Amino acid sequence: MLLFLACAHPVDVALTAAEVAPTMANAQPWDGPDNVPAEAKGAAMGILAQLDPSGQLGTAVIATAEALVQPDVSATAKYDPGDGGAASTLVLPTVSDTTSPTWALNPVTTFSRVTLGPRSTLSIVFVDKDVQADDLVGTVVLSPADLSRAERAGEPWVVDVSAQTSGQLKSVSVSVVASP
Ligand SMILES: [Ca+2]
Ligand SMILES: [Ca+2]
Repeated sequence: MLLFLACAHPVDVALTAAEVAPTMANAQPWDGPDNVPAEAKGAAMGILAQLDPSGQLGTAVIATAEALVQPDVSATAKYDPGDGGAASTLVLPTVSDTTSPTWALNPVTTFSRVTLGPRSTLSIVFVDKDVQADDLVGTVVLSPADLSRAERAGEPWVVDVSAQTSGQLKSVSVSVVASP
């Protein structure tokens, strides 16, 4: 393990997914007003049922309202090789209305041919994009050990980051592969 870490080599690093908590740490929803109370939901369903006795309209309206309170997750990632070389930064596209954003592996989302060594780190700031002020989801730092573990896994590696984010962000998945 130590020998492996000490041997710096070029890798491609990408953030592939994150798992956001269903609510903010203060138990408020990420977006919009408080969740609709059950009685209000029932009353709304009653009105919608008169318009559409099949119930499909009511179900669709409630599903839309529940989806909109989910966060719109964007991430800014910084890879620091830790060897005195320049750090590089990527801004990942926003994934709307989900607590389980995923990002496809492609040149836009990948740090290509960066050096993985004993002091390399990947720092990521996650935000819920809002019309006015964004909500901070969390700031996480993946250690050299996390990155090496991800490379050895040979597939996106899930790192538990709840302790770094007051539980607002449960985990991130990172792909690390030796550069071709
Ligand atoms: Ca928000
Ligand atoms: Ca939203």
